[in-house]
Amino acid sequence: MSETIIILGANGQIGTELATSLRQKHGAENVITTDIKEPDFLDKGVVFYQQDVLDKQSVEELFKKHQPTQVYLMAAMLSATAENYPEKAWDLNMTSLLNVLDLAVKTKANKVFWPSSIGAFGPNSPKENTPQYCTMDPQTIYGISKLAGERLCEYYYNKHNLDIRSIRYPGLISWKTIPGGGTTDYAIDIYKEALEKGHYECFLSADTELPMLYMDDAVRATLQLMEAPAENIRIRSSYNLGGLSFAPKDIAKDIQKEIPGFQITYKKNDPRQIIADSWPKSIEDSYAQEDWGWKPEYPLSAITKIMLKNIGSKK
Ligand code: AKB
Repeated sequence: MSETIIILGANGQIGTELATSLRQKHGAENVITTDIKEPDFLDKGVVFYQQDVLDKQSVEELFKKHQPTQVYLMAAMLSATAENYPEKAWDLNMTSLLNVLDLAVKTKANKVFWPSSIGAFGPNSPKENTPQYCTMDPQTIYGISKLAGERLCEYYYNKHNLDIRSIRYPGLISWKTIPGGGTTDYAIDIYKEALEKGHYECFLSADTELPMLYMDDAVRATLQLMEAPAENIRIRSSYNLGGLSFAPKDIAKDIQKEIPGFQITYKKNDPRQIIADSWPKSIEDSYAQEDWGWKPEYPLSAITKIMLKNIGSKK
């Protein structure tokens, strides 16, 4: 079956690379992208509309015009920024999801993808190998919006039989599009500053271990989930996705193997530390492994080499 895909919020960290992979798979003309911001440049053949995802009427017109078979809603405000703009964050993260779920049912879009996050867990969730089902008491507005979003997804599946699929992404490491406003962003900033200054002042403490993943693995996971037969999908809220787990001191050690003089220092009392301390250290993901064959491919040593090479040649 030929697919028509709409990606809302396609110019962010995940959307950019997801769009590239989907274009390679389905043809550029079949992947319609939107974002509130214009991209820096538009490759030949790319279909792009500048659009606010909160403008329900224009999203409805887009759905009616293109009759998508798959919709990816990637627009979101990340954890650290969201703490500064809680109302805006709630509106963007929740209203966009409600609109898309509603329009997907109305216009019969077959399949919807929406990203949740490890931020949906909280201080009373088990820290190590955090399971799929456990206490979830997020302390950030971002995490609360993700947990509420997960419940909405499952509700739309149960109530309207909408084929909704979702992943709780860990921190994602990428060099093509830099994220903004996340708690895990240090794991990207560190490579840039190592190359530019030989030094990085980390806003998280040396031992703050968090779940992480290289972007190519995250995009592959997303496509695997979206391509899996519907009968295999046991979870309609959001899947745990494991991969790596490391702390700032581990990534620093890895960089020192490539840049021997690299130094890391640690800033005290950054508000992002409180967020990180409330999140899991590692994730148990047996449902993703069993239901759609998930297996990460990139270890930290490979990621460090790729990041230094590509950020270095980007300058
Ligand atoms: C963030 O740090 O806010 C995100 C996330 C883990 O959801 N990268």
